[in-house]
Amino acid sequence: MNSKVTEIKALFDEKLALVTTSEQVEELRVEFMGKKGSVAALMSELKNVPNEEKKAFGQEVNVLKQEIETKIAEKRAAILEAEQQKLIDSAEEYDESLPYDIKTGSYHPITLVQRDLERIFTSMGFTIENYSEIVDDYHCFEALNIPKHHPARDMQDTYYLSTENQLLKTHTSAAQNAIMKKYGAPLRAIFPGRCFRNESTDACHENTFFQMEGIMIDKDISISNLIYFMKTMLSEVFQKDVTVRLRPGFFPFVEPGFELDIKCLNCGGEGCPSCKNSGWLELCPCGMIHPNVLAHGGIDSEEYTGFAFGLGLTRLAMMKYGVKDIRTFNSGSLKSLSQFKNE
Ligand code: FA5
Repeated sequence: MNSKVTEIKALFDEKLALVTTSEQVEELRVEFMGKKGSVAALMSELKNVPNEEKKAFGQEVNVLKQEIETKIAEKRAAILEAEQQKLIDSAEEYDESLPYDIKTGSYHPITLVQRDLERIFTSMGFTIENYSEIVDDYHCFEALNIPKHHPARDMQDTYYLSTENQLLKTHTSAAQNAIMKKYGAPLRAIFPGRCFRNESTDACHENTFFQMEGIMIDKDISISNLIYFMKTMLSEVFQKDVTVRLRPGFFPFVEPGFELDIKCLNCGGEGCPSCKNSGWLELCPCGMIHPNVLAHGGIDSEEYTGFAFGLGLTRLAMMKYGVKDIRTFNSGSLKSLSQFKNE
């Protein structure tokens, strides 16, 4: 073996034995394998080696190179393992008995009210249905007796998607048609959901809010059934007497139609921003399902009648929890939202 190769090999082994950190390994690698390192210097001497020895010299340098690379890699791995072990050994011991403070999340107040209502209605034989937030024009309007250019559409301007005919649903009534077609009559169903309207916001209006729709279709369903279910629902939700009023209201998909208002619980009817100073809050429009809507849903209106209601779930949560401004619900403020008790 060439004496210089032997010399460098011995020097490398000697230095390697003294290395104890990753940084030192890197320094050693540069010293021997770097562009200006010992091995590169050795290669540059090839030109001075006699021709007949060149081949053997080149092979010896290559073997040396491989040997150094392997030893550096092994050393690096060994040091890394030792360093990790050191970290593990020095870590503080875990003491199970130490007191700890885990912050748990809480349900959103709208979820709480929704669950409450689902419990009440399922106990009265209603099924709970889920429906898409993206709907088409037919389901949101036409199937509900609101043809194109009908003035009732002005009240529910929404966000139209670039996909033809698709929009964000403005009311949960948009699910009526699909649910009628799915189950036929007789039928009792509620369907809560998020609604969207292009709306200026204030203390009682949001552009994104929740409603809960309910429909009941059977033989001989009348306004008395509607009033009974509305009264039962409100007394169960509030667990106290609340003052409501029923007045005529126009919705093209019911006939007759009503507005069910609740006396504002935030001001006791005196008038405040939550109720736009009127003392009353529009909560749950309702009415007897229009025969055209039943027909669109494939139900024979000669044989069956039914009622529908569209409860303002977000407003109900406002009243139940004494929230003065509806915008609190979408604010994402944990300080405000985490104060409501989970059930
Ligand atoms: C409707 O959306 C009808 N689909 C309700 C209906 C269903 C009538 C079935 C008859 C039969 P309206 O636009 O009034 O109606 O909304 C219903 C309720 O949703 C309101 O009483 C109110 O409580 C709530 N609501 C409406 N707009 C907003 C809003 N911008 N922010 C918060 N709550 C709203």
